[in-house]
Amino acid sequence: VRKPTPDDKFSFGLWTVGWNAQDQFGSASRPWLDPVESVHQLAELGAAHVTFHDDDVVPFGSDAAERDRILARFKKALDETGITVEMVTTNTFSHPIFKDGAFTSNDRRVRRYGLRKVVRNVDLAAELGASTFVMWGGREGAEYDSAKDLNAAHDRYAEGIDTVAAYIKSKGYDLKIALEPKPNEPRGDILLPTIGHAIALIDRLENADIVGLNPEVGHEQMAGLNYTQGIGLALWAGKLFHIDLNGQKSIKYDQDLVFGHGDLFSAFATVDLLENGFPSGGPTYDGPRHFDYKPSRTEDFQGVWDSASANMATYLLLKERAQAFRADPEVQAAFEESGVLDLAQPTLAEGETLDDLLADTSAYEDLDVDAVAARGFGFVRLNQLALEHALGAR
Ligand code: GLT
Ligand code: MN
Ligand code: MN
Ligand code: MN
Repeated sequence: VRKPTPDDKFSFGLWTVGWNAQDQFGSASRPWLDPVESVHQLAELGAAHVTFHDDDVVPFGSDAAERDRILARFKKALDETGITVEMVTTNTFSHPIFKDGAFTSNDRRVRRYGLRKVVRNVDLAAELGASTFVMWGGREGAEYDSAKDLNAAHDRYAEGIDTVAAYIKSKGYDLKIALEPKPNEPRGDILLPTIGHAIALIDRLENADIVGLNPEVGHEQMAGLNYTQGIGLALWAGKLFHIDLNGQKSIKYDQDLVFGHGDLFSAFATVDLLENGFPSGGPTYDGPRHFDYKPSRTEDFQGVWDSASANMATYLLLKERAQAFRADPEVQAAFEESGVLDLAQPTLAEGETLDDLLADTSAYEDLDVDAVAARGFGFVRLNQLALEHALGAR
């Protein structure tokens, strides 16, 4: 695999490579990494950007002078490496104050504190030139149905997001908010569990124009859903603002594996969509290829950097395979035969009304339904062509 370059737009959360590998059952197997070291290492490996939570760079509770000192040192690392910050997010889930959520905590003092913490970080995001502000509401939810007034919770969630969005607009920042859905973990059930749920809430916001999504591969797959289909909906709705790529093996705890180390064939479909777009055109994603994974607890620092490289190598391999897939004349013929390209044709002809359709006897009364039903779509053959391209056999 060729070495990645900044043109590949690869991006990593500082909480990914930096993670100390502590889990529910065991203590840390590595120390937290200095963000400055991560920036240098990632630049070395060919990444273009980093992303971070406020607390990843400036420890929770640091005073103003300490914050300035840490940020100056961090900016120096950015300058030295050419790495840029494309996305910033806020940690509203680690400190116990957020144990019942931030924007939707039952305790109003927490909601007001959470809003302040987020807004403070919006200023930092703008200062560093980030274009996306992610909101992962991992603690917004409950373990018990009786614990939350769900009507009020959605009101407060919308209020919080709209307040931040209005602030961004009032400041004239060139920044968009991207909500990150997740079905569960750390809460028993998290609000806005899937892409579809999040879109439903976004549609009701006053500032919906600058609010979209940051869907994560594993989070949709934890709910048994198809990630590619989910980002397809987000693209169609004009809401795919950012992506979190990683790997997950079926419905279980959030694994945050290297991209492609979970459902590899699904990852192929995802890269095919991101790189080649929909078969008949439509909205495309040209933002950063952002990895949100965790180097496994078994790994030492060599393993951390090997896993960072593995994300990029896997993506580049799948990109190459997906391009070959689309360029193959046999595949194009199979697309035709399967009707994949016919789906772009509107069901009613231009200018045709429903009354015209009702009057069209060839569409209903005279249609030989058994003959139409007899058609084979050839999807299995098409899928096998995809698989053979994915495996590099063509
Ligand atoms: C946390 C979570 C991720 C989110 C991050 C953004 S934080 O690591 O597991 O999926 O993307 O807040
Ligand atoms: Mn995850
Ligand atoms: Mn994520
Ligand atoms: Mn994560």
